[in-house]
Amino acid sequence: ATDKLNTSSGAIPATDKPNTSSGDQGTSPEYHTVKNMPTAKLSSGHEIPIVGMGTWKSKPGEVGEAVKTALRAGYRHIDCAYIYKNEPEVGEAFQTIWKEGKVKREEVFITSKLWNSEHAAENVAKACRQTLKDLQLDYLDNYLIHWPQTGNEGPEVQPPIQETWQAMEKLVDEGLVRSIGLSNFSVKKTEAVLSYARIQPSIVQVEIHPYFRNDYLVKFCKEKGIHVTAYSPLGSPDSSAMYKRENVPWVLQDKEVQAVADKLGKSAGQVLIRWAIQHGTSVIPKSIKPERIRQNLDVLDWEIPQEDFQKLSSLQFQMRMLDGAECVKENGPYKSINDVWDGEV
Ligand code: NDP
Ligand code: 1BO
Repeated sequence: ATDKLNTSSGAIPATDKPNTSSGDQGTSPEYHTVKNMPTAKLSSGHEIPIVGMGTWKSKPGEVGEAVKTALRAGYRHIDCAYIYKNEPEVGEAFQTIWKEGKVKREEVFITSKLWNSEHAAENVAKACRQTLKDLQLDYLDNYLIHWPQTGNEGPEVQPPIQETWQAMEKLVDEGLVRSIGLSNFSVKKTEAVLSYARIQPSIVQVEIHPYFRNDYLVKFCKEKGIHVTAYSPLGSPDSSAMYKRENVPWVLQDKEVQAVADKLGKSAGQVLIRWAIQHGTSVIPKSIKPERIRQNLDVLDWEIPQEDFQKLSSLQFQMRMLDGAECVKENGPYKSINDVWDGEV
């Protein structure tokens, strides 16, 4: 069966002690191992580690260090995208890690995303090869259509998503990509892809946290054997779109989240990441701070008690922090935010 978390119980060992001391001759970076990182089996047959690290808004000069810190701390899943404009630096960081010899390329699940301007069949392989070049990789573990739009005018997305999906399937045929999927697609838009897919989407990546549970989509994907990855699991507190709104509460500062954190002796961030795991998704918190990068992975050997989990899973306030306003165009296929998400909440 697809999308089964490979965890037999809630008790998952967390990070082990370092397997290298800091400093053979004072220079070797310290590495940690994570025993039994839970993975989910994808419909492609491959496995995705449940906790990964995001790289959106990680600036030049920061993102490479963050990726190296993450891989040395035990992360084996990194989320990238062409539009984050930092893939070359991430690629340099990968090279450093492979050269240090403690982590092999095959051990790391690496995602990237096709940008909106490259949906035409003839551009898809070109875009993917550019990302592979930038990341200095032979293959991607996962390649997603970033958004279901191209910015065109007219009533339909042009080129149609079907053309883009068929080009994505060819990337799998050619061995450039192991799994393919969708990002920011509604149930309705995902269903449309399923109706013509020769290779079904393995993953749908969308916003999910206790202030936007996205349960309708999560349930749909579960029924269809599509794995879900939760992006912005901390509510994307550095998202400019969110800042533009007035009086938007931060899930990181929610009093129920904080109460659970206090009760368990964890941080609010850790509670949100653990909530995502118990909600049945993989999760890709972003940080550039070494302490937080390590803390965000320390979510595997403890659980949110059921009663508290239910409380966090029924918070009344529900709102997308990334509402897809950029997809809305007066003369385009999506004339309102409602069109972008097909009215689904
Ligand atoms: P997150 O919800 O992961 O929040 C990141 C922010 O939280 C940063 O400001 C970070 O600051 C801070 N932070 C990190 N850890 C902690 C902690 N333990 N306690 C308090 N604050 C913390 O936001 P993102 O929107 O970045 O989402 C995560 C990733 O998901 C992205 O980086 C990207 O890879 C992916 N994504 C994909 C999208 C898509 O369209 N497919 C859309 C949005 C995100 P600092 O760095 O200073 O620690
Ligand atoms: C516009 C990029 C959103 C984050 O993936």
